[in-house]
Amino acid sequence: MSPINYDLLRRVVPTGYDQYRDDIAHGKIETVEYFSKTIGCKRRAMIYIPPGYPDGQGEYNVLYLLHGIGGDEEEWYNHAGPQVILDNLYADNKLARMIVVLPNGRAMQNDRAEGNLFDADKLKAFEDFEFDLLYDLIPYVESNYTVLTRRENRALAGLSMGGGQSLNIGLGNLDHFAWIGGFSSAPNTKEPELLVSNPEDAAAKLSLLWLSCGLLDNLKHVSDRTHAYLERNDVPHIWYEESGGHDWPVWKNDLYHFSQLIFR
Ligand code: FER
Repeated sequence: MSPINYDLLRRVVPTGYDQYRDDIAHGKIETVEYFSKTIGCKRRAMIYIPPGYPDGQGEYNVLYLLHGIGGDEEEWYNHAGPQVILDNLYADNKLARMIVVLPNGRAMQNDRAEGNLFDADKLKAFEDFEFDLLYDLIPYVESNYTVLTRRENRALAGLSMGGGQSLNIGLGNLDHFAWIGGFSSAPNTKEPELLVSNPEDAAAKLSLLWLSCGLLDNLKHVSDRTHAYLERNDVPHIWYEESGGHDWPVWKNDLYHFSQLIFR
C-alpha cells in the first residue's frame, strides 16, 4: 500500500465536491435483488456503477458501504448523493476503479426502518447481516458484476450502526476484507479486546483501517476506546477526528476521504 497522504486528510472538502457537474461523465445507481439463504427471502441493495463500466480494462474493486440504525439500502443515496461525490472524484482522477454496493444491514424478513429501531430482534438483525453479506450478497455481486474477488479488492465501511458492523465484520473476517472503515461507530462495536484479539495478525493483514468521528458526536467514546486500544497495541490505523456531530456532513466527508485511500 502506498504511504498515506495526511495532507489530504487535513484539508477540508473542496467546495463543490458534492455538486452535480454537467461537464463530466456520470455513473449510474441501480437497485438489485438477491436471494438471501441466511434470511430465506429476497433482499434489496443499491449499487453505484462508475461511468464507463465495464471499460474492458479488467475487473473492478468493490466497496460495501453500510447505513445507520435509522436507514436502509437507500439511506446513503437519499441523504448523501454518493453517486455525485464519486462521479466528481472519478472525473478528477482521484478514485481507484470500484463499484460501490449499498446493502440493507438489517438482515431480517421486514428490513424496513420502522417501529422501535432498538428492538432486540432488529439489533440482532444487524449482527446477522454478517452471514447475509459474506454468503449471499458478496457471492451475488461477484457473479453478476465484473469485479475482483480477493480480499485486497474488497472494502467494508459504514456509518454509526454500519460503522460498528464494518469494524465487527471486517476485523472478524480479515480473510475477506483488507480495507475497513468505521465512521462515527455506534455502541454495537465490539469491545476492543474482542474486536482485535490478535493485534499482530490484524496489523499484518490490514491495508487500511480507518476510524473517524465528529468531535461533537455523543457516541465518540466508542471510537475513542477503539483508537486507544489500537494505538496501545501497535495496529496502524487512521484516526480522524473532525468537526461536526452525528450527521451527514461528517459522513459525506468520510466517504470523500476514505474512498480515495482504498485500493491503492
Ligand atoms: C446506541 C446508540 C446509537 C446503539 C446504536 C446507535 C446499538 C446507533 C446509531 C446510528 O446508527 O445512528 O446505544 O446501540
